[in-house]
Amino acid sequence: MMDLEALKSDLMARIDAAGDVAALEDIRVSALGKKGEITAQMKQLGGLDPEARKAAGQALNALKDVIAGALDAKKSGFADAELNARLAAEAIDVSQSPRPRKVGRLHPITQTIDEIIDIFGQMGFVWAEGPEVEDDWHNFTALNMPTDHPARQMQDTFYMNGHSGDEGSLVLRTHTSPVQIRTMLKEKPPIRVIVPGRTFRSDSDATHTPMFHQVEGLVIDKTSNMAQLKGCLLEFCRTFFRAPDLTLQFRPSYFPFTEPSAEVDIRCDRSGGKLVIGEGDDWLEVLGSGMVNPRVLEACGLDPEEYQGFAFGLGIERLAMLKYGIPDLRTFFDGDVRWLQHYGFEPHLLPSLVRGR
Ligand code: 2NM
Repeated sequence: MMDLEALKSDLMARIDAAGDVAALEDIRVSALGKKGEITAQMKQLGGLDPEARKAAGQALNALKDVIAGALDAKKSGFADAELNARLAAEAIDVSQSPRPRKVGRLHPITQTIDEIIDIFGQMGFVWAEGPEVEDDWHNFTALNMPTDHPARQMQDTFYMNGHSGDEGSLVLRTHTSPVQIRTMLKEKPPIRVIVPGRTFRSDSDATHTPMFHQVEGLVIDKTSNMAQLKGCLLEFCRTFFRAPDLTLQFRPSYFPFTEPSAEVDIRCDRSGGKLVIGEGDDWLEVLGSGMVNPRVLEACGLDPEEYQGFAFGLGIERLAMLKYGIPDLRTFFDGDVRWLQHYGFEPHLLPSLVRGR
């Protein structure tokens, strides 16, 4: 029988000196494995007489336990150290802003367009875009406004250099509707598009700027109808103004491109000296809408006996002013960084219904 105390202090010293988990495993195998030193001693017990065998067996078992315990303790020490090192290396200071504030702000127009697209996107509309310089046909004629139509004078059109209002003129688009025309010419129904963009009219005072933004929507299918239009706009207004009980009122109106046409008012309260949207017994006009005029469908090569559709349009500046309490239209286009600092939005707060706005 070898000197167990010497074996123990040798093994303990090696465990103490082990630098990693692999070194510990080597020691375990060399002591407790099939051909290990302690295992070899165990095998020799059979050759001892009963008294000595009992004493040596107890001593070997005790040694085995001590060594196994020391190996385990050292191993879990390595695991703790490794975890602590990882935690230190991967530590994140959650008190820090995810982006520096100096990055700038999103313009309220950008934010409002994003919100509107997001809401109609949830309803299955897809984003469409088109040119800001249009030809007369897409901007007017196809929308049931022929050259001599009085509605053309209402629009205060900007004509491009050398153009004067004849058929074939180039204009700055007076609304985003020509994009819907291009969509109907290009795609087969069912169509569901939402079209944000810049529009231009030669008009400038406290409530009009020569460039402003519109969003228009168009749905074409075989049975599209006014009830769907109203449901769609109700869903939009309730979500956009965060007013779940808001109600709508359709007022008969006229647009050359829709028949019938309706202006849409939302319920509001002006009694307390300030405007509250979605409650009270007053009305606020926010949208124009209607069933697409069969003449417009025809101009786009769609058979009005087979297809019908609804459309709507709104002014983005007006909606942004109402939702975010911005009192003066013209400040949108001053390019004043202090205004943007105040009314702008942080880029990482982009709205999304998908992400739970
Ligand atoms: C509005 C109001 C009512 C409209 C119509 C069309 C088209 F191309 F389908 F004919 N696009 N947008 C429309 C209808 C726009 O804005 C106040």
